[in-house]
Amino acid sequence: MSSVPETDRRTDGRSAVRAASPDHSRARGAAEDPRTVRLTVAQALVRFLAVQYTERDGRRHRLIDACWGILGHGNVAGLGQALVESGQGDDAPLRYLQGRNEQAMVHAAVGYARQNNRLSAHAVTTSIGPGATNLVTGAALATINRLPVLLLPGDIFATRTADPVLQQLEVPSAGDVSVNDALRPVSRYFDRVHRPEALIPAALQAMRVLADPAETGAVTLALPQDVQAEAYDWPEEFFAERVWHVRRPGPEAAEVAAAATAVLAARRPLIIAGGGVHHSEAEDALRALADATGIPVASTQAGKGSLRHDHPCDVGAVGHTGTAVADDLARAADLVIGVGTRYSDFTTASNTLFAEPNVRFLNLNITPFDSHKMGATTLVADARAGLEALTGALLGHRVPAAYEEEYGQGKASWERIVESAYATKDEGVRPTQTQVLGALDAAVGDDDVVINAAGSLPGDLHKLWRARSPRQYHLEYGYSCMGYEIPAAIGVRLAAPDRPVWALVGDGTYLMLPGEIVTAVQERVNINVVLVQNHGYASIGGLSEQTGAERFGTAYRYRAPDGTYTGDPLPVDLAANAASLGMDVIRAETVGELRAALAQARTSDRPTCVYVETDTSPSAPAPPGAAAWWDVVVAETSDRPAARRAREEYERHAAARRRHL
Ligand SMILES: Cc1ncc(C[n+]2csc(CCOP(=O)(O)OP(=O)(O)O)c2C)c(N)n1
Ligand SMILES: [Mg+2]
Repeated sequence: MSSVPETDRRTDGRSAVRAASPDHSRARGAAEDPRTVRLTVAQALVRFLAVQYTERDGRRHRLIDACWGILGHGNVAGLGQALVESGQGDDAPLRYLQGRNEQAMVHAAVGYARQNNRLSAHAVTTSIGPGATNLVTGAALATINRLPVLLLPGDIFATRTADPVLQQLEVPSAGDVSVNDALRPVSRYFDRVHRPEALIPAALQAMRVLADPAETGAVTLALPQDVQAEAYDWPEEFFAERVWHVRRPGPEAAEVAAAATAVLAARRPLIIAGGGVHHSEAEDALRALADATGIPVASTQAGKGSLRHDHPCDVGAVGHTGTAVADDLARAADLVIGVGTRYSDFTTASNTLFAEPNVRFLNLNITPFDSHKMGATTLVADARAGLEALTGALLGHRVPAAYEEEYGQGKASWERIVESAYATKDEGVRPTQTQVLGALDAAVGDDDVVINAAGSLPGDLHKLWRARSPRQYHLEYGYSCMGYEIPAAIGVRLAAPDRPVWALVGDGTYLMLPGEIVTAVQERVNINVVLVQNHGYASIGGLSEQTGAERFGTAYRYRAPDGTYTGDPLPVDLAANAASLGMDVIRAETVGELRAALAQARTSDRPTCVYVETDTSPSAPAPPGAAAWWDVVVAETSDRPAARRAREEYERHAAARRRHL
């Protein structure tokens, strides 16, 4: 992982002014009681956050490395004012990063936390009302992906003397509800600081949850704007450096013994590596287990890269967007060993993938919640600790040679499929989307990071991408949120300033949240964007066709006389849009131009967008199809033949669903 600098950086150019200003925070209140410091709630919070650390395996990281913000009423005079004072005198500063959209700021924070294997995170401060509710999508994304982010939305006055303030939603039946309560179900910890002294337990609990590998996710401290500006005499020890140990809980001996028994009894075991492998930095431990036992390793979107693509045991993606080799192994597996996975429907092919009648599951997970899925034998532990224990318990065991031979051949034939999907016969023509990936594959080094979240790219990437290092493949597929990629690229690059970062975006995704390009330009964060233009929601168009909805509403075209969006393409120039936001833009019309553009972007020291229109004509080579099903429900009754056909197909697939109890 990238090392998180322990020395604090100042990026706002005000350090000289700060250094010269008196240390008045210490002077205030000190006369009455030398062990207290008089500060506002916001000033106290900022000072507290600047001295929180995580520690794992003896290495220390800033827990909250920076604070993103958009200021408005609700935080401008509270946290905004406190951030002006941050870093005065001997105090450690909390770096401020100015965002453009609250949801996007959370995406950036999530990208940062993920790249840091959850050992360092960002805070995000917002105004009250719309600024706060814009956090909800980002919070859900963080929590689903089990990634830490600290949300600091402003809130309505605790005193209620001025109700209703601007942007206050009044709930006639409940005076203590504000829009910030919408953040409760998507937060792993939620607190509202109604009184200054309540900040102390709230802030400590917030840190505990952020640094807890089993509980982490979005943490919200709602901060009423009057309370933010209120002064209080804080005990000095509240501002002492605090180190939060990030645990690696080991497994119980009895669970290791049961797990080993299950593996020894299996003829066709298959490991499914999930995001927990990366979070725990357990890649080496996984490789050691695979090397020792020959058990093949398939991966989810979050787990891809757990093994290098060319390791003999790596069989690639599993599930609906899986490789033929991994999905065939999954169908015939008698033991599925889930490591750090939550078994989403994409992984299980909506519970149709694991077809062997006597298939059993063994789940190594840090949360009992995920360990118990699929009626599994449980191994509740940190992924690295659990894998090491399992390898130790399996000493001398190896899967049958014929099994290794079988998946080795499957892997080789899948590699040929990747080669042909990437191959181009003519460099002078418009590339298909998979050829765009092939060109990128040829352009990147082991350390480049490729980021994506939604559209048709995740499926192509999951199947085809050849991950060369653990954090190269950065797919947000827990929430699959359009608009994640560009802000996340900023977060990744802040975490890993030396790694080239590529945000892959469809035209739909680009239109949803391009504003943080301005932030990348402002902060001189060097990101690359590959903008894939196909004039609409190609992925949903395909899904719509499959489910009998006839591509309704999925193309970006003018309305035709019959009222449908089947008219001419729209006169929209997204490349010009990216340029207008401050990026360098290279338009690539052909495969050859694309290769040159990617090479140029990679060496440029400015944020660069490579704009490419893909060949979507019916004669273009199609990407490899799905090797397993995904349950998207189809109308049970319709007069239209397309829907009726789709329903028949749906029922055929749905009959294969099973429960693993
Ligand atoms: C915020 C959000 N809204 C809606 C969706 C549903 N959705 C998934 S993919 C997609 C279309 C993406 O279009 P584009 O980025 O152009 O990629 P393409 O499908 O063309 O590859 C939509 C609408 C989503 N994942 N996220
Ligand atoms: Mg598109």
